Amino acid sequence: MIAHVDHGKTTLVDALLQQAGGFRENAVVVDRVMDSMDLEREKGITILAKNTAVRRGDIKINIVDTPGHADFGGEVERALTMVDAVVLLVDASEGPLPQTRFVLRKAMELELKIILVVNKIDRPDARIAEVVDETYELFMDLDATEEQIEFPIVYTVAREGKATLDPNEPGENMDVLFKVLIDEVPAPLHDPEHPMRAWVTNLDSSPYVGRIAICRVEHGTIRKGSTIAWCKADGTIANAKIGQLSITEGLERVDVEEAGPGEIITVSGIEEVTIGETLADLADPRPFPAITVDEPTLSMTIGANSSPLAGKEGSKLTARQIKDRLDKELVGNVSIRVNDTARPDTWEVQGRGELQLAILIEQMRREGFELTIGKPVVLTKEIDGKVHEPTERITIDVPEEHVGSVTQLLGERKGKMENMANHGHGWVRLDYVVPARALIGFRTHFLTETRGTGMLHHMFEGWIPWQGELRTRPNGSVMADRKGVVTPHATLLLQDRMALYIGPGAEVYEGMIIGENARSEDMDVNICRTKELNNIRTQSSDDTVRLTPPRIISLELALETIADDECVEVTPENVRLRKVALNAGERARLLKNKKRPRE
Ligand SMILES: Nc1nc2c(ncn2[C@@H]2O[C@H](COP(=O)(O)OP(=O)(O)OP(=O)(O)O)[C@@H](O)[C@H]2O)c(=O)[nH]1
Ligand SMILES: [Mg+2]
Repeated sequence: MIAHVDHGKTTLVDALLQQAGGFRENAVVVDRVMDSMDLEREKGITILAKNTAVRRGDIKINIVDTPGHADFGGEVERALTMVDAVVLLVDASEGPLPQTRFVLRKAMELELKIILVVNKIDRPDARIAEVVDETYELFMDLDATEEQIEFPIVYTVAREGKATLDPNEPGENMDVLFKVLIDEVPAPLHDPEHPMRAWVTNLDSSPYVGRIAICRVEHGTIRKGSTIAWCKADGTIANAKIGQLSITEGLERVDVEEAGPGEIITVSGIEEVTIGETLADLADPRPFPAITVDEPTLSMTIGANSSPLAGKEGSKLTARQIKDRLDKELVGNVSIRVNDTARPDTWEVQGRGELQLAILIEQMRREGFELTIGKPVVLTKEIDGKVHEPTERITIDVPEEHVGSVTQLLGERKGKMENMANHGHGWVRLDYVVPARALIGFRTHFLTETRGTGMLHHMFEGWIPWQGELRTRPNGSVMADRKGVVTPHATLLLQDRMALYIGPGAEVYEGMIIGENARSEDMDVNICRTKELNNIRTQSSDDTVRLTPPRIISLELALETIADDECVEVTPENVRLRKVALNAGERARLLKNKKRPRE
């Protein structure tokens, strides 16, 4: 299942599982059952690719559900190595979007059979025929072969479990989709003469058996308890013994004695196995090539919490613990990288995008970590002796009246318009190519300008020569000038001149950012000031009534908001913005040194 984010992949898998009897009788079934991680359920998106399997008659269909968000593209690339065909979902109203292009291109490169599913045909704003045309255009744009372009089309309402071949005749159930899958998807191709080999494409772990390798068997049969050749990432080959062997049926893993070509299996017993390695025939091992995924485009630093409030809320505070956790992440997450920095308690983590790195940080804080996170920066690359920076293709849908302000916003960010289309319904679609760096923090401005109505999707496009300085943040920061507790009195005095991030009772320290200045420069204020009056009780309860609620800063928003000289303090309970240099005098000195060479 591949698609742009939210086009209905996981919901479609629900429907297939349901109708193929994938759920046990009287099992409690939740919506989007494959989104089983806490964070996936909270955010309503898929983060990790996961596999399931359904049976239709005597045919077993292994299904891999993939994430649609561009930041998790590495998961999709890896999932594509496990399948013979893809179902490309396209929302009947939104049509193909940037991530549709990315996943389709990857599937075409692997020459996988493609089935188009136009989903959500029940939407009142569905424009089915146009969306199909746009999809054909996308195929041609990607230089599809004649064979690839003759894809079958199924129309669905995944949420109601209905599929049809004729968009004017609503379907009853998923039968036609099952039929198309069975008719069109080739049975797993394999060579009966080829010695056994299986490709490790994912990892899992269990408290009982330790590390579990998830593999696809390409040729031959793999057996429980047998000794195989373990072809390692470093090129060496060692003997290894298969512990437990299981396959997937519905949502369960079932232990089996052996598994053959096309099966997606889980194997325990090889504690050090990693993604991309091959399990092969002992007598004639033939390793797969390494799994390669696209390069990271963004990096940020993750280090120990160095704020004056460090150590109060978390249980994992040391550099050692952070390094161990990052190393653990590297094993299972093919699209991130971790590098040392000049500081012994800080690492540079590279990934595909802000959301991907924010999810990692979110997981760490839930595990009890306290961290300091640096500003996300795009990764540059030298091409022909010149520094190049990444660009993103961005697709925007906005009501007509906001087109002016959005084009201005993107103009300031050196965006180039590629296309503008009016789909009717009063909405306009804009396609831009923009330096990736200009998009950090863009979403917030964009939503403000479009009164929260605009939709925005972007993904990596290519490299262009460095575009010079970009001014992307019009507002300065407001910092606390001392350690203390925020008072209602000071809040009242300041709230009209700035948007505050915290309210009375919050702990602050010198150099901690407490709000956004209405003006462009930074400012230090005393947010702990108390009133000199004596009748404090009545006064302060009065005050409380007139207080504007603080602007809540989520982790993602914090990462988008901070300037070069700022960072984010993350603890299990709080996300605080701060200056890298906390002391006001030191900051002034740094600013002076920075200005001097240019003047
Ligand atoms: N109207 C309508 N909504 C649908 C249909 N199918 C799915 N949805 C809704 O679309 C939203 C996204 O569905 P998901 O199944 O999570 O989409 P996804 O493609 O798995 O999303 P990611 O994994 O995050 O990329 C949910 O709110 C679904 O209820 C449909 O056929 N019609
Ligand atoms: Mg999903």
